[in-house]
Amino acid sequence: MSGRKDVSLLLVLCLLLVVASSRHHVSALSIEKTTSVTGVIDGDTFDTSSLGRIRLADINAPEEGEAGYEDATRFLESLIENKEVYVDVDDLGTTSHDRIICVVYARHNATHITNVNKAMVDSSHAELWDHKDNEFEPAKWTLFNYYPGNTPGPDQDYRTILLVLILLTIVAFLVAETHRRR
Ligand SMILES: [Ca+2]
Ligand SMILES: [Ca+2]
Repeated sequence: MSGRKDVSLLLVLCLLLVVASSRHHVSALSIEKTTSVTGVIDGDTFDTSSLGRIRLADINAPEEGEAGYEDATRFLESLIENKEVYVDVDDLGTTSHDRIICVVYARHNATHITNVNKAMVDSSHAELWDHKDNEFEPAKWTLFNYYPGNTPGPDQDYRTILLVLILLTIVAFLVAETHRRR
């Protein structure tokens, strides 16, 4: 009887663990490409290794010669220069002077990426300008977004190992109880 109780308890623990493991937020991000930044032109435009020149969607930074141009350019450089970026290309296909219109993300840490468009606006280096002919809605942007790297972190490995151990323990208990009853 106590053996069956133990098994029930373990099953409950196991279920709780599975629920805890799957509690990752389902990301609403739509990242279609990754590319490397080869040069920053100004606070809203930069060049990439594989996608050509990108114009950050729905924001506007000062042009060369305008007040704030240097600061905005340097700030964008600090976010993305020589880095890999994650790119959401406008599904509606808008362009501006042959530059593709995108929302761009840069890695913030192992689990989160920064919305570069929003970072430029939040830091007052660019102004918001919500063009309605593209897919993007700046009102829905958040600065940091859950997007873990490709390789599973130690946290995920640990949970998987624990889950397997608990399952093995349950099987061992069931086998032991079956033998005891014979
Ligand atoms: Ca898209
Ligand atoms: Ca828009």
